[in-house]
Amino acid sequence: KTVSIVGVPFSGGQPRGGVEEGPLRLVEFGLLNQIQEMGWKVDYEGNNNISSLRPNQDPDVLNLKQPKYVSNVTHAVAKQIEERARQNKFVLTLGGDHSVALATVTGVFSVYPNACLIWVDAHADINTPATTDSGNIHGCPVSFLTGIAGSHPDFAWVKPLLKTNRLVYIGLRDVDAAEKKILRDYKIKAFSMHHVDRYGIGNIVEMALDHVNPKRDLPIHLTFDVDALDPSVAPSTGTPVRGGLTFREGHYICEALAETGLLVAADIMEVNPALESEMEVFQTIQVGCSLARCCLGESLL
Ligand code: DIR
Ligand code: MN
Ligand code: MN
Ligand code: MN
Repeated sequence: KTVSIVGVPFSGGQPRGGVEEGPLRLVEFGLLNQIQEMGWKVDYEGNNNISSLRPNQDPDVLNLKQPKYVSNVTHAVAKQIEERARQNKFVLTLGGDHSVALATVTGVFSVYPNACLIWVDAHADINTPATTDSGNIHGCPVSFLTGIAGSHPDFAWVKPLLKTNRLVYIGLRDVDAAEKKILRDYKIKAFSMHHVDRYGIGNIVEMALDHVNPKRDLPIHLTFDVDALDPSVAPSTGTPVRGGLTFREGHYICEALAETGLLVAADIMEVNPALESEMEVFQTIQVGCSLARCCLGESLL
């Protein structure tokens, strides 16, 4: 078993600097060794040519900020991820802001068209160019991946590979009004923190899988925005929201998905080591590493 670790030091999908340092900090913390000690063969190449993909001119297009930069980077990374997945490697992507999911989902679903996607986040990231208030593309990837966004000149390469019935959210608690309407109109399954409180995380993961993977026979891609965790657990992230997943609830999701034996890819996104104190950065990096290890089966006895 081989895991390919793809670091994407990119912050262009949102305004706060520092999230581009997330991947290197996770690796410096010892993530590669930790995963090797679990018995995995590890491939790792840093992504160092991202800044060369920044265009000289990048005005807003249809409300989106830095559309060409985001498009160039995510398109290039999508090809890299597709290649790794095609070699039958587990793809572990370290972000970077969540616009990078344009790359991970495109890469993974190009190889596994029948896969399902578990999106763990405080936010739904399903704004369209027409509905986004912020213009930050990290709040929009799901609308492009599902085709709900409609056409945008800079993102014509993003194919609607993700069917809305193969997507499920866990952890939502800060969803824009227009996003709520999209979730309702397209009948997209979403478990908010309210549902986690009501049913407990064990039931939530079962219910999520019953929806997107009823026979437990389809490949699974997990994309985990660390702001799904409570800010007391993962403080160093760009858009923290109170009332999130506990340390155990976050890890439980990763463990339970690893236990299915169907997980083919995982993303650990929005770790921003430039935010909050040194202690809080340490805590957030440590959590990012342990979530990644759990996705690779650390908890299995
Ligand atoms: C908000 C916040 N819905 C937006 N989204 C965030 O900018 O579209 N996503 N923070 O991670
Ligand atoms: Mn997100
Ligand atoms: Mn988020
Ligand atoms: Mn975010």
